[in-house]
Amino acid sequence: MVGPPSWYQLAVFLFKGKVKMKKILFFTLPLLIIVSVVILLFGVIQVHSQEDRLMDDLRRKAETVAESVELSAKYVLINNDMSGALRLVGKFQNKRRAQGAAIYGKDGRLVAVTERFKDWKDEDRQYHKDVLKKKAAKDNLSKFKKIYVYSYIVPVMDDKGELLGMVEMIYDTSYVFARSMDTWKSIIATLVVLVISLILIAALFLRQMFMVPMEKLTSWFKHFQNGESSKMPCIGKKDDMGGLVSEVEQVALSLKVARKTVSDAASARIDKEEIWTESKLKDLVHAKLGDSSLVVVSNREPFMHVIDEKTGKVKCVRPASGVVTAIDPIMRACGGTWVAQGSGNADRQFVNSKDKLGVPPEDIRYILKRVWLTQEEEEGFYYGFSNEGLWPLCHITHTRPIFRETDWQMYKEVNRRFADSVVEELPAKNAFVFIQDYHFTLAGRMIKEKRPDATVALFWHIPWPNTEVFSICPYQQEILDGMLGCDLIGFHVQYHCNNFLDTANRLLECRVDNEKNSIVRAGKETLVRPFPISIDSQFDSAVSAGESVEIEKIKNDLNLKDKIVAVGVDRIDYTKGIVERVLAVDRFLEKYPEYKGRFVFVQLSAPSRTKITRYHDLSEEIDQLVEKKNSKYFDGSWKPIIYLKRYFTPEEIKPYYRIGDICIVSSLHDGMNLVAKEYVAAKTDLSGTLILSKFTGASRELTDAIAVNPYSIEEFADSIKTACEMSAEEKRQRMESMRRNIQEHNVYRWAANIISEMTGLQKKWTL
Ligand code: ADQ
Repeated sequence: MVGPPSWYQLAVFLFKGKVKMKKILFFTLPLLIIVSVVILLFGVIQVHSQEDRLMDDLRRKAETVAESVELSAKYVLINNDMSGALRLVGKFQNKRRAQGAAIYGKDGRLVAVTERFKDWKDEDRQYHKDVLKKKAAKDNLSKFKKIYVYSYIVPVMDDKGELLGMVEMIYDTSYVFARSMDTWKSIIATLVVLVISLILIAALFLRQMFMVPMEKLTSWFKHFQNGESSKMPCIGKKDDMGGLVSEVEQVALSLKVARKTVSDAASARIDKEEIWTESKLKDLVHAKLGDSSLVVVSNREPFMHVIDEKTGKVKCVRPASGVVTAIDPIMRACGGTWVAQGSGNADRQFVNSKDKLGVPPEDIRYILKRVWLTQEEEEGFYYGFSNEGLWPLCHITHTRPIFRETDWQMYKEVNRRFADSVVEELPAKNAFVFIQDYHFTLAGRMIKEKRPDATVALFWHIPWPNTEVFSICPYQQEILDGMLGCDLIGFHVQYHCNNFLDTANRLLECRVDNEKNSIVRAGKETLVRPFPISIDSQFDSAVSAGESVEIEKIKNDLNLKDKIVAVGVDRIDYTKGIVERVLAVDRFLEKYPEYKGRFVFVQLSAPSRTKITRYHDLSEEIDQLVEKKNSKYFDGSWKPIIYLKRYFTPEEIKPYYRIGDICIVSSLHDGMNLVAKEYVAAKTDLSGTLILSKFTGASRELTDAIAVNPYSIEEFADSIKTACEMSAEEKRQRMESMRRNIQEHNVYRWAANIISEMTGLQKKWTL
């Protein structure tokens, strides 16, 4: 039970802003208005009647005194005794309240007046004339100097009833008004006390009736969700919220039982199915994570809300990003929370008070939590340190990395922001965090500092260079140390793992265990494992009727019928070798002119990181190069390169993969490259040839592709010819083998391997 709070508690409660003044006023304002009006009305009446009473007293007193003075005044006036007159009025000089008397002759002329009213002149006063005329007493209220005076005036007659003069009693009435002021003061004081008391009572009422139960309930739910039963406040059945809590407990119990059943059934199913599917991954998650869920962190968000420049309407788009392509199906299968930067210009319109929303919007499967970065933070963290520093550092493409101290400071700050945001989402027990990529090298350690019990994995989506290359990074120690805060670090291929193990060994104080592929630093072990990433099955489906129509449309619009079509699909990035690709197409047509008019290369290119000069320049360079080569070969109807520079949805990309007799992936360096895998998945008819750069991670798996060195334009041109002339049977065999590989090593298997590795580690922590 919550007892009544002490005054101190109440004050703290009020002044620390727990109860907003506004809320209290909202509840009490009508009451306060009514009470104030009643008290003020009451005050007016009270003061009025008090004034009446005092004036009445004064009148009576003046009447009595005037009558008693009248006789003495009669003799003074009859005898014209001036000194007697002065003696008579002098008697009032020392009275407590300012009062006095004045004697007038029958012509109204002032004969004598009390000293304290010495400036009282025998002016032409109407009430004097009235008394002289009517020979009857009268009173009057008039202003004398700065005070109001009350006077009572009686005619003085001789024994025959002849008028001798007048006697006037004069009283200062200031004390009447002083009394009224005192009364008003006490009424206002009463009102203030009443208002404060009412506000305090309302605050107390609000707290006891609503806030305390709500706080208790919120805390109950929080601990309940985290599974911390010992910390859950006791809410009795008879309590206000008891009914609700009891219902929630029932639902949770049923859910637990259902989960356990699902988990057992899931474990049984995992062993039966050979190919990893979304449902098999779901089963694994149920079996391995149980009540817990995955918290994923990446810079790029899976869904952006942006305002369409043409229509002005908000649309939800999936960014062109390999990380998003890979992680979104995992999250759809596993549920959980994905923490990412909110970068769409309409993103803020779609989040709740905790910056979260359910996604995908049309079929909610997991939670997206958006973290907001200022322009300055985005420039330093994302464009600066991540993409002008680490990206070129890790890709051997001869683009010089730029390291600015200000960018580094921002990078650290943003890592801290994301780490804190992740920690907020972690359950009390069985917390699993899966960090994506080079943007968050420091977040792993930061999370572990706050939650050492959490199992934290980092997946590095890009290559890891050799030690000599990495050692040019001025912040190498901090970066390696931050990464080794994680329990598990994954790369696409063993070669990148080896580079990383070697880098840590040579640049950091640590022990590398080559047997276990792990690094021990300050007593903490980090496993380093290859997990070749892949794709889901969305590109691997039979051509639908709608798609056939779309394919025909594209062929007609781009004049591709009866042509050998090669496709390229990329973000505009210098690592993707788009320039080399165009040069190779040019060389191919130079060397093998019989393909002029018969061969078309279609390149879909999504603008990327355009704020960075290198990317902006590259985009212009490609535009100009394509134009130059097209004008070189243009014969009035045919041009060799169709360059489509915009974002395409996966559904829009798919028909181009289907149309492509050849897909060209010519990255100068690439962690994996998902386009190569998407193309293979889309070739359900087993036609098509993949030309794949030797410098992609994918080339280690897709060994049936035509491997190419994109720097060797001559070799590259020849490989296009080889692809054009490859027999249908050879294409079929190669494609079949590559498709089998991708079906077996799909993204669900990739995720299953990482999750299994993480849960294996987590068991160790809890032993
Ligand atoms: P990325 O460098 O983004 O990924 P990639 O693996 O090729 O490269 O994935 C690109 C994704 O964007 C693909 O799903 C593709 O369909 C899509 N895309 C390409 N062009 C597009 C366009 N014009 N419009 C819309 N979408 C487009 C990083 C690493 C890779 C690694 C992935 C995953 O650089 O090496 O394979 O992460 O780990």
